[in-house]
Amino acid sequence: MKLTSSGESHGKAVAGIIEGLPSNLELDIDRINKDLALRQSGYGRGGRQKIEKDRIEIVSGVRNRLTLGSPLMFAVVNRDYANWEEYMAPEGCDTSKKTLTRVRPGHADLTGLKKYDQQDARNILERASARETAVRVAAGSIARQLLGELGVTVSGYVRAVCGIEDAGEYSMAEMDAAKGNPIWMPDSAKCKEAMARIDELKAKGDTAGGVVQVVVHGLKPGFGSCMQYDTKLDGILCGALMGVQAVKGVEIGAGFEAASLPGSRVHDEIYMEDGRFARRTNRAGGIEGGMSNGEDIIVRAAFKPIPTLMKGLKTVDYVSHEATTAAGERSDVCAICAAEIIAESVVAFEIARAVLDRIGGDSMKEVRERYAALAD
Ligand code: EPS
Repeated sequence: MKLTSSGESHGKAVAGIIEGLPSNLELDIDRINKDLALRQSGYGRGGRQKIEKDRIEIVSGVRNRLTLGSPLMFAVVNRDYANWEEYMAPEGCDTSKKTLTRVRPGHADLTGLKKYDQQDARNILERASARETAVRVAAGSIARQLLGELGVTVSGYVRAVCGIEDAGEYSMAEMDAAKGNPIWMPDSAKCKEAMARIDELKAKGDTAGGVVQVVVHGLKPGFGSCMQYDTKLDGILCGALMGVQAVKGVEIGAGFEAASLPGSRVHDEIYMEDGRFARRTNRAGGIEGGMSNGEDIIVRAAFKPIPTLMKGLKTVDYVSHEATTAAGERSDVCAICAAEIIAESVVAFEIARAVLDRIGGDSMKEVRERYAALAD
Protein backbone atom coordinates (compact mmCIF):
# COMPACT_ATOMS: atom_id res chain seq x y z
CA MET A 1 0.00 0.00 0.00
CA LYS A 2 1.33 3.43 -0.92
CA LEU A 3 0.10 6.99 -0.43
CA THR A 4 1.02 9.83 -2.76
CA SER A 5 -0.04 13.24 -1.52
CA SER A 6 -0.42 16.42 -3.56
CA GLY A 7 -1.71 19.94 -3.18
CA GLU A 8 -0.81 23.44 -1.99
CA SER A 9 -2.10 25.05 1.20
CA HIS A 10 -3.98 27.84 -0.61
CA GLY A 11 -4.48 25.97 -3.88
CA LYS A 12 -7.71 24.31 -4.99
CA ALA A 13 -7.36 21.25 -2.76
CA VAL A 14 -5.00 18.88 -1.05
CA ALA A 15 -5.34 15.41 -2.51
CA GLY A 16 -4.08 11.85 -2.29
CA ILE A 17 -3.92 8.57 -4.13
CA ILE A 18 -3.75 5.32 -2.16
CA GLU A 19 -2.55 2.31 -4.16
CA GLY A 20 -2.71 -1.28 -2.97
CA LEU A 21 -5.93 -1.28 -0.95
CA PRO A 22 -7.77 -4.61 -1.10
CA SER A 23 -11.29 -4.70 -2.54
CA ASN A 24 -14.48 -4.76 -0.47
CA LEU A 25 -13.30 -2.64 2.42
CA GLU A 26 -16.51 -0.91 3.45
CA LEU A 27 -15.74 2.74 4.11
CA ASP A 28 -17.46 4.79 6.78
CA ILE A 29 -17.15 8.19 5.13
CA ASP A 30 -18.61 9.99 8.16
CA ARG A 31 -15.79 8.52 10.23
CA ILE A 32 -13.21 9.94 7.81
CA ASN A 33 -14.87 13.36 8.06
CA LYS A 34 -14.90 13.11 11.86
CA ASP A 35 -11.16 12.41 11.85
CA LEU A 36 -10.64 15.38 9.52
CA ALA A 37 -12.67 17.55 11.90
CA LEU A 38 -10.54 16.33 14.82
CA ARG A 39 -7.44 17.51 12.95
CA GLN A 40 -8.96 20.99 12.80
CA SER A 41 -9.81 21.13 16.50
CA GLY A 42 -7.87 21.72 19.71
CA TYR A 43 -6.93 24.80 21.69
CA GLY A 44 -4.49 27.25 20.14
CA ARG A 45 -5.44 27.08 16.46
CA GLY A 46 -5.36 30.23 14.32
CA GLY A 47 -7.80 31.97 11.99
CA ARG A 48 -7.42 29.56 9.07
CA GLN A 49 -9.43 26.82 10.75
CA LYS A 50 -12.45 29.14 10.92
CA ILE A 51 -12.40 29.22 7.12
CA GLU A 52 -11.88 25.52 6.42
CA LYS A 53 -14.40 22.73 7.02
CA ASP A 54 -12.49 19.71 5.78
CA ARG A 55 -14.42 16.91 4.12
CA ILE A 56 -13.17 14.06 1.97
CA GLU A 57 -14.31 13.91 -1.63
CA ILE A 58 -13.61 10.46 -3.03
CA VAL A 59 -12.94 10.68 -6.76
CA SER A 60 -12.25 7.07 -7.68
CA GLY A 61 -11.52 3.57 -6.39
CA VAL A 62 -14.76 3.23 -4.42
CA ARG A 63 -18.24 2.18 -5.53
CA ASN A 64 -21.23 2.22 -3.20
CA ARG A 65 -18.84 2.74 -0.23
CA LEU A 66 -16.81 -0.42 -1.06
CA THR A 67 -13.23 -0.21 -2.28
CA LEU A 68 -12.67 -1.74 -5.70
CA GLY A 69 -9.02 -2.71 -5.30
CA SER A 70 -8.12 0.09 -7.72
CA PRO A 71 -6.19 3.26 -6.79
CA LEU A 72 -8.33 5.34 -4.43
CA MET A 73 -8.11 9.03 -5.30
CA PHE A 74 -9.49 11.67 -2.96
CA ALA A 75 -9.40 15.41 -2.37
CA VAL A 76 -9.97 17.76 0.55
CA VAL A 77 -11.01 21.08 -0.94
CA ASN A 78 -9.40 24.28 0.41
CA ARG A 79 -12.20 26.75 1.08
CA ASP A 80 -9.60 29.50 1.43
CA TYR A 81 -8.83 29.06 -2.30
CA ALA A 82 -11.73 31.45 -3.00
CA ASN A 83 -9.63 34.17 -1.30
CA TRP A 84 -6.42 33.08 -3.02
CA GLU A 85 -7.46 32.19 -6.58
CA GLU A 86 -6.16 35.53 -7.84
CA TYR A 87 -2.67 34.64 -6.55
CA MET A 88 -2.64 30.85 -6.85
CA ALA A 89 -4.64 29.77 -9.94
CA PRO A 90 -2.68 27.23 -12.02
CA GLU A 91 -4.37 28.66 -15.11
CA GLY A 92 -2.71 32.08 -14.57
CA CYS A 93 -2.54 34.46 -11.62
CA ASP A 94 -0.83 37.52 -10.11
CA THR A 95 2.45 36.33 -8.59
CA SER A 96 3.57 39.88 -7.70
CA LYS A 97 1.37 39.85 -4.58
CA LYS A 98 1.37 37.61 -1.47
CA THR A 99 5.11 37.16 -1.89
CA LEU A 100 7.25 36.04 1.05
CA THR A 101 10.93 36.91 1.14
CA ARG A 102 11.35 37.57 4.89
CA VAL A 103 12.17 33.92 5.37
CA ARG A 104 11.03 32.31 8.63
CA PRO A 105 13.67 30.55 10.78
CA GLY A 106 12.61 26.94 11.28
CA HIS A 107 10.42 26.84 8.15
CA ALA A 108 11.30 25.39 4.74
CA ASP A 109 11.45 28.92 3.25
CA LEU A 110 15.18 29.64 2.98
CA THR A 111 16.53 26.23 1.98
CA GLY A 112 13.57 25.63 -0.33
CA LEU A 113 14.24 28.92 -2.16
CA LYS A 114 17.84 27.87 -2.80
CA LYS A 115 17.04 24.29 -3.75
CA TYR A 116 14.14 24.99 -6.14
CA ASP A 117 15.65 28.13 -7.72
CA GLN A 118 12.85 30.45 -6.59
CA GLN A 119 12.73 34.10 -5.51
CA ASP A 120 9.40 33.92 -3.67
CA ALA A 121 9.04 31.52 -0.73
CA ARG A 122 5.30 31.28 -1.53
CA ASN A 123 6.44 28.67 -4.09
CA ILE A 124 7.98 26.65 -1.26
CA LEU A 125 5.75 27.19 1.75
CA GLU A 126 2.52 26.35 -0.03
CA ARG A 127 3.64 22.74 -0.27
CA ALA A 128 5.72 22.58 2.92
CA SER A 129 2.63 23.73 4.87
CA ALA A 130 1.09 21.40 7.41
CA ARG A 131 -2.20 21.74 5.53
CA GLU A 132 -0.90 18.67 3.66
CA THR A 133 -1.53 16.60 6.77
CA ALA A 134 -5.27 16.59 5.95
CA VAL A 135 -4.29 14.02 3.30
CA ARG A 136 -2.41 11.92 5.84
CA VAL A 137 -5.39 11.96 8.21
CA ALA A 138 -7.87 10.94 5.48
CA ALA A 139 -5.58 8.10 4.35
CA GLY A 140 -4.94 7.10 7.96
CA SER A 141 -8.67 6.99 8.63
CA ILE A 142 -9.10 4.54 5.74
CA ALA A 143 -6.17 2.46 7.05
CA ARG A 144 -7.73 2.47 10.51
CA GLN A 145 -10.94 1.04 9.06
CA LEU A 146 -8.96 -1.80 7.48
CA LEU A 147 -7.22 -2.45 10.80
CA GLY A 148 -10.55 -2.28 12.63
CA GLU A 149 -11.75 -5.29 10.61
CA LEU A 150 -8.81 -7.22 12.07
CA GLY A 151 -9.48 -6.09 15.64
CA VAL A 152 -6.57 -3.63 15.70
CA THR A 153 -7.26 -0.16 17.13
CA VAL A 154 -5.17 3.02 17.30
CA SER A 155 -5.53 5.88 19.77
CA GLY A 156 -3.35 8.37 21.61
CA TYR A 157 -3.18 11.57 23.62
CA VAL A 158 -1.28 14.78 24.07
CA ARG A 159 1.47 14.05 26.55
CA ALA A 160 3.11 17.47 26.74
CA VAL A 161 2.69 21.08 25.67
CA CYS A 162 5.72 23.35 25.96
CA GLY A 163 7.09 21.47 29.00
CA ILE A 164 3.76 20.78 30.77
CA GLU A 165 3.48 17.01 30.91
CA ASP A 166 0.62 14.55 31.45
CA ALA A 167 2.66 11.37 31.92
CA GLY A 168 -0.24 9.13 32.97
CA GLU A 169 -0.87 5.71 31.50
CA TYR A 170 -4.35 5.53 29.99
CA SER A 171 -6.68 2.99 28.40
CA MET A 172 -7.73 3.31 24.75
CA ALA A 173 -11.17 4.51 25.93
CA GLU A 174 -9.64 7.19 28.19
CA MET A 175 -7.47 8.45 25.35
CA ASP A 176 -10.48 8.54 23.00
CA ALA A 177 -12.49 10.46 25.61
CA ALA A 178 -9.68 13.01 26.07
CA LYS A 179 -10.35 14.18 22.51
CA GLY A 180 -13.35 16.00 23.99
CA ASN A 181 -10.97 18.21 26.04
CA PRO A 182 -9.63 21.51 24.65
CA ILE A 183 -6.13 19.96 24.81
CA TRP A 184 -6.24 16.18 24.49
CA MET A 185 -4.70 15.47 27.88
CA PRO A 186 -6.79 13.05 29.97
CA ASP A 187 -5.67 14.82 33.20
CA SER A 188 -7.94 17.88 33.30
CA ALA A 189 -5.66 19.84 35.68
CA LYS A 190 -2.72 19.39 33.27
CA CYS A 191 -5.03 20.34 30.40
CA LYS A 192 -5.86 23.67 32.11
CA GLU A 193 -2.17 24.33 32.78
CA ALA A 194 -1.37 23.69 29.13
CA MET A 195 -4.14 26.07 28.02
CA ALA A 196 -2.78 28.79 30.31
CA ARG A 197 0.69 28.27 28.82
CA ILE A 198 -0.73 28.62 25.30
CA ASP A 199 -2.55 31.85 26.30
CA GLU A 200 0.66 33.22 27.77
CA LEU A 201 2.63 32.45 24.60
CA LYS A 202 -0.12 33.85 22.36
CA ALA A 203 -0.02 37.16 24.28
CA LYS A 204 3.72 37.32 23.55
CA GLY A 205 3.30 36.50 19.84
CA ASP A 206 5.07 33.19 20.45
CA THR A 207 4.26 29.53 19.69
CA ALA A 208 4.35 26.13 21.44
CA GLY A 209 5.24 22.57 20.49
CA GLY A 210 4.70 19.37 22.44
CA VAL A 211 4.75 15.60 22.59
CA VAL A 212 2.07 13.11 21.53
CA GLN A 213 1.80 9.44 22.44
CA VAL A 214 0.20 6.94 20.06
CA VAL A 215 -0.85 3.40 21.02
CA VAL A 216 -1.67 0.51 18.68
CA HIS A 217 -3.72 -2.15 20.43
CA GLY A 218 -4.46 -5.73 19.34
CA LEU A 219 -1.83 -6.25 16.64
CA LYS A 220 -0.58 -9.82 16.41
CA PRO A 221 3.17 -10.52 16.70
CA GLY A 222 5.47 -10.69 13.70
CA PHE A 223 4.80 -7.52 11.69
CA GLY A 224 7.99 -5.92 10.46
CA SER A 225 11.11 -8.06 10.24
CA CYS A 226 14.45 -8.65 11.94
CA MET A 227 15.97 -9.84 8.65
CA GLN A 228 16.76 -6.60 6.84
CA TYR A 229 17.38 -3.07 8.18
CA ASP A 230 14.72 -1.37 6.09
CA THR A 231 11.95 -3.79 7.07
CA LYS A 232 12.14 -3.19 10.83
CA LEU A 233 8.78 -1.94 12.10
CA ASP A 234 10.32 0.56 14.55
CA GLY A 235 12.45 2.03 11.76
CA ILE A 236 9.41 2.29 9.50
CA LEU A 237 7.28 4.00 12.17
CA CYS A 238 10.03 6.43 13.16
CA GLY A 239 10.72 7.34 9.52
CA ALA A 240 7.03 7.91 8.80
CA LEU A 241 6.55 10.07 11.90
CA MET A 242 9.67 12.10 11.17
CA GLY A 243 8.05 12.77 7.79
CA VAL A 244 5.31 14.77 9.54
CA GLN A 245 5.90 18.53 9.49
CA ALA A 246 7.57 19.82 12.69
CA VAL A 247 8.53 16.42 14.17
CA LYS A 248 12.03 16.57 15.66
CA GLY A 249 12.14 13.34 17.65
CA VAL A 250 10.46 9.94 17.93
CA GLU A 251 10.83 7.28 20.59
CA ILE A 252 9.34 3.84 21.13
CA GLY A 253 8.51 2.39 24.55
CA ALA A 254 11.04 3.53 27.16
CA GLY A 255 12.85 5.32 24.32
CA PHE A 256 15.66 7.66 25.37
CA GLU A 257 15.12 6.80 29.05
CA ALA A 258 16.25 3.21 28.34
CA ALA A 259 19.76 4.49 27.64
CA SER A 260 20.23 5.60 31.24
CA LEU A 261 18.78 2.53 32.97
CA PRO A 262 20.41 -0.88 33.60
CA GLY A 263 19.22 -3.77 31.42
CA SER A 264 17.44 -5.38 34.35
CA ARG A 265 15.11 -2.36 34.52
CA VAL A 266 14.55 -2.09 30.78
CA HIS A 267 13.88 -5.51 29.26
CA ASP A 268 10.44 -7.05 29.75
CA GLU A 269 10.73 -10.44 31.44
CA ILE A 270 8.82 -13.35 29.92
CA TYR A 271 6.68 -15.89 31.77
CA MET A 272 3.95 -18.42 30.98
CA GLU A 273 0.31 -17.57 31.70
CA ASP A 274 -2.39 -20.16 30.90
CA GLY A 275 -0.02 -21.87 28.46
CA ARG A 276 0.85 -18.62 26.66
CA PHE A 277 3.97 -16.45 26.63
CA ALA A 278 3.35 -13.22 28.53
CA ARG A 279 5.14 -10.10 29.81
CA ARG A 280 4.31 -8.06 32.92
CA THR A 281 5.84 -4.85 31.53
CA ASN A 282 6.02 -3.24 28.11
CA ARG A 283 9.10 -1.03 28.12
CA ALA A 284 9.92 -2.27 24.62
CA GLY A 285 6.79 -0.46 23.42
CA GLY A 286 5.52 -3.57 21.63
CA ILE A 287 8.45 -3.95 19.25
CA GLU A 288 11.47 -6.26 19.66
CA GLY A 289 13.96 -7.03 16.92
CA GLY A 290 12.06 -4.76 14.54
CA MET A 291 8.89 -6.87 14.87
CA SER A 292 5.60 -6.34 16.68
CA ASN A 293 5.64 -8.66 19.71
CA GLY A 294 1.90 -8.69 20.39
CA GLU A 295 2.00 -6.08 23.18
CA ASP A 296 0.63 -2.56 22.64
CA ILE A 297 2.85 -0.53 20.33
CA ILE A 298 3.70 2.73 22.11
CA VAL A 299 5.32 5.53 20.18
CA ARG A 300 5.90 9.18 21.05
CA ALA A 301 6.66 12.05 18.70
CA ALA A 302 8.06 15.46 19.68
CA PHE A 303 6.82 18.45 17.69
CA LYS A 304 8.80 21.68 17.63
CA PRO A 305 6.91 24.98 18.07
CA ILE A 306 5.28 26.35 14.90
CA PRO A 307 7.87 28.46 13.06
CA THR A 308 5.49 31.29 12.09
CA LEU A 309 5.67 33.59 15.12
CA MET A 310 3.50 36.69 15.23
CA LYS A 311 6.36 38.59 16.88
CA GLY A 312 8.73 37.58 14.06
CA LEU A 313 12.25 36.29 14.68
CA LYS A 314 15.34 37.99 13.30
CA THR A 315 16.07 37.05 9.72
CA VAL A 316 17.39 38.36 6.40
CA ASP A 317 15.26 39.27 3.38
CA TYR A 318 16.08 36.73 0.65
CA VAL A 319 16.00 39.30 -2.17
CA SER A 320 17.37 42.53 -0.60
CA HIS A 321 19.73 40.75 1.85
CA GLU A 322 18.70 43.29 4.49
CA ALA A 323 18.30 42.34 8.14
CA THR A 324 14.62 42.24 9.06
CA THR A 325 12.04 40.28 11.04
CA ALA A 326 10.39 37.12 9.70
CA ALA A 327 6.99 37.22 8.02
CA GLY A 328 3.98 36.38 10.22
CA GLU A 329 0.46 37.22 9.07
CA ARG A 330 -1.63 34.70 10.97
CA SER A 331 -0.57 31.52 12.67
CA ASP A 332 -1.61 28.74 14.96
CA VAL A 333 -0.08 29.25 18.42
CA CYS A 334 -0.16 25.52 19.12
CA ALA A 335 -1.35 22.69 16.87
CA ILE A 336 -0.56 19.79 19.21
CA CYS A 337 -4.05 18.22 19.05
CA ALA A 338 -3.86 18.24 15.26
CA ALA A 339 -0.39 16.75 15.61
CA GLU A 340 -1.80 13.96 17.75
CA ILE A 341 -4.43 12.81 15.26
CA ILE A 342 -1.90 13.18 12.45
CA ALA A 343 0.56 10.95 14.33
CA GLU A 344 -2.18 8.37 14.96
CA SER A 345 -3.11 8.46 11.28
CA VAL A 346 0.46 8.03 10.09
CA VAL A 347 0.99 5.13 12.48
CA ALA A 348 -2.30 3.50 11.38
CA PHE A 349 -1.28 3.78 7.73
CA GLU A 350 2.15 2.21 8.36
CA ILE A 351 0.70 -0.61 10.46
CA ALA A 352 -1.90 -1.40 7.78
CA ARG A 353 0.89 -1.33 5.20
CA ALA A 354 3.00 -3.70 7.31
CA VAL A 355 0.04 -6.06 7.61
CA LEU A 356 -0.54 -6.11 3.84
CA ASP A 357 3.21 -6.41 3.17
CA ARG A 358 3.28 -9.60 5.21
CA ILE A 359 0.01 -11.30 4.32
CA GLY A 360 -1.08 -9.65 1.05
CA GLY A 361 -4.64 -10.22 -0.12
CA ASP A 362 -6.58 -8.79 -3.05
CA SER A 363 -9.88 -8.66 -1.17
CA MET A 364 -10.82 -8.05 2.45
CA LYS A 365 -12.01 -11.66 2.62
CA GLU A 366 -8.47 -12.84 1.89
CA VAL A 367 -6.98 -10.30 4.30
CA ARG A 368 -9.33 -11.31 7.13
CA GLU A 369 -8.76 -15.04 6.58
CA ARG A 370 -4.98 -14.74 6.37
CA TYR A 371 -4.79 -12.51 9.45
CA ALA A 372 -7.02 -14.85 11.45
CA ALA A 373 -4.73 -17.78 10.54
CA LEU A 374 -1.68 -16.11 12.13
CA ALA A 375 -0.55 -17.18 15.59
CA ASP A 376 -1.35 -14.83 18.49
C1 EPS B 1 0.53 26.64 8.05
C2 EPS B 1 0.06 27.93 8.25
C3 EPS B 1 -1.37 28.21 8.55
C4 EPS B 1 -1.98 26.96 9.14
C5 EPS B 1 -1.75 25.83 8.15
C6 EPS B 1 -0.30 25.45 8.16
O1 EPS B 1 -2.13 28.48 7.40
P1 EPS B 1 -2.39 29.96 6.84
O2 EPS B 1 -1.06 30.44 6.35
O3 EPS B 1 -3.39 29.79 5.73
O4 EPS B 1 -2.93 30.79 7.98
O5 EPS B 1 -3.35 27.17 9.43
O6 EPS B 1 -2.49 24.69 8.49
C7 EPS B 1 -3.64 24.47 7.81
C8 EPS B 1 -4.16 25.28 6.91
C9 EPS B 1 -4.29 23.23 8.20
O7 EPS B 1 -5.38 22.94 7.69
O8 EPS B 1 -3.71 22.52 9.06
C10 EPS B 1 1.95 26.39 7.73
O9 EPS B 1 2.67 27.36 7.42
O10 EPS B 1 2.40 25.23 7.80
